[in-house]
Amino acid sequence: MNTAPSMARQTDAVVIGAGFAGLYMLHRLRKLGLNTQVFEAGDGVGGTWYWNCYPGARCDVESMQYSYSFDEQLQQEWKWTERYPAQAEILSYINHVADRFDLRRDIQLETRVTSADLDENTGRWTVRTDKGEEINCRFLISAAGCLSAARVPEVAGLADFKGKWYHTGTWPHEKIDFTGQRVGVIGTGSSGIQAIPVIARQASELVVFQRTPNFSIPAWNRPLPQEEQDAWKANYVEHRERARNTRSGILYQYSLRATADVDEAERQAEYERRWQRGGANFTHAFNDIFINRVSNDQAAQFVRNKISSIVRDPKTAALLAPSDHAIGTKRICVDSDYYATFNRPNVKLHDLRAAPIETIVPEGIRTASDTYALDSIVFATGYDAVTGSIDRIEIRGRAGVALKDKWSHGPKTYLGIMTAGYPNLFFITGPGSPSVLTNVIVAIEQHVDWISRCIAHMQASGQTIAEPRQTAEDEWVKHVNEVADQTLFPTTKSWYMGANIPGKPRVFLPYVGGFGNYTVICEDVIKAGYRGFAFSGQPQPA
Ligand code: NA7
Repeated sequence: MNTAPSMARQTDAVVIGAGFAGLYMLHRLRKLGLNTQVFEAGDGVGGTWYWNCYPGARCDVESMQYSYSFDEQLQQEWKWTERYPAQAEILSYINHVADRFDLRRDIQLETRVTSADLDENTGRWTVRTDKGEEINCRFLISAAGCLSAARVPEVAGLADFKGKWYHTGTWPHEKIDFTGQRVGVIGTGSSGIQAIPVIARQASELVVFQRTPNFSIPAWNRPLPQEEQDAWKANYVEHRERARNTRSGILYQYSLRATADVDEAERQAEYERRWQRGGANFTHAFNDIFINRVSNDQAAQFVRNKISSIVRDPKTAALLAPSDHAIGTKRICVDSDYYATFNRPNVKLHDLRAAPIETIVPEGIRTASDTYALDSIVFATGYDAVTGSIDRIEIRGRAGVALKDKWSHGPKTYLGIMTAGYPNLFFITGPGSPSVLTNVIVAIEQHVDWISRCIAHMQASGQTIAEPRQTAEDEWVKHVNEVADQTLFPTTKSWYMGANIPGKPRVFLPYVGGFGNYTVICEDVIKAGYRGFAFSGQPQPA
């Protein structure tokens, strides 16, 4: 462990990442009078929305809700053009925010944080970057994102492929045109399901390599008329407040009825109404879909029926219909023309369960049954979710213990905000918080506000070090697991469970107790004098 900070530049706070979380954190830290340095690996701000510029990339939360609420003028003035915002529009919005609040002067782009070491004597962190810099700070805040460690699976032969290959999560910023090409897409999660219809319209041939079919609900995306936006904006503050009290931080229609409360005809009518409305609202048709397997399967069967009514080839339709997991326990997808794309003559579905990829060859992909000649391969194979972006930084806390080692059996945090043994290290939407189960901007704002209040409390009381107590952390971890075990989520091998990464511990990563409930818990902790946290002060000067 190298903790010598003598040559390091001094600052009050370092924020890792300049996406939605990092930008708002910087804004709040400035208001607290803290000198802050943000490091961002990309050559622009935007985080997830900077990297994910693949064809068809779009948010699955509606535009009017997927934006910051912290500034009334900002939310009144910004105009969205579509029901669901496309990646480019979200990126313009984030850039607008960076300029509007003069954030860029404290953001260093193209710089990846590689390590952070705690000096127990001073309670300060020494942060190092891939540019060889060292910076010493009081507060270290990870805004590194839940879905930012993109994962290309180890497939033999990739280095020999003669064509071009891409990952949806690290897509190049120049325009990629697949016109006339033979393209293979591996992966049918949200990213694949969004990219496939767009690539199919360009490519001469498209082969979709599917390991697990996913449930997808149509977005019915459309232009967003001015009147609709104005009507929403007339009550923006109230809408936001109501959203914060919901299970996912999104104004869906959360049903109060259980599936068995209504007869079959009414059930089907409700599913149909939600299918026609579009979006992830579908999974809230009844209040027991996430906890009762029978109820879940009825909702799932509705979607399977839809798939077979859309996809003309019965064999392809059957392959596209998920039957191995409960609907919603892998993140539900929201699409534009996904299933209908398989009616196109230039699109073929390859079932990797029947015939896995054996190797990539210079000309394409060889599976156990076929060899496909391809000009380009798109990996839509997901992320080392929630913990991946934190794990790739060497973080050493008390006694030089690496965070990776502390978390080797799964992440352990108190409220998903801090972890014992790592004082003054905060996570925005960290493991054990609602994070990926919410409208993540709502979750980000709540965490940033909470962290800011915690730091303000320290400033007011002359304390300089905050750390969760081990007992509080143990209780929280237990609670996170107990709540997850009451749902169907742990029954599925998903990235929520770490199951997509070989060797990653199988632990349910987010907090599924509901965003509204979670915020009440966080407020109660503050009201009880930051219950579960220990504060200390007067460290030696750095
Ligand atoms: P996801 O949801 O993790 O989807 C990844 C897809 O890639 C999924 O279908 C995987 O199949 C498939 N995959 C992963 N590894 C392989 C290998 N080795 N071979 C074949 N297929 C593979 O990532 P996305 O980027 O689509 O979405 C992530 C989130 O971003 C999304 O939920 C939104 O929140 C935004 P599997 O299911 O593991 O069998």
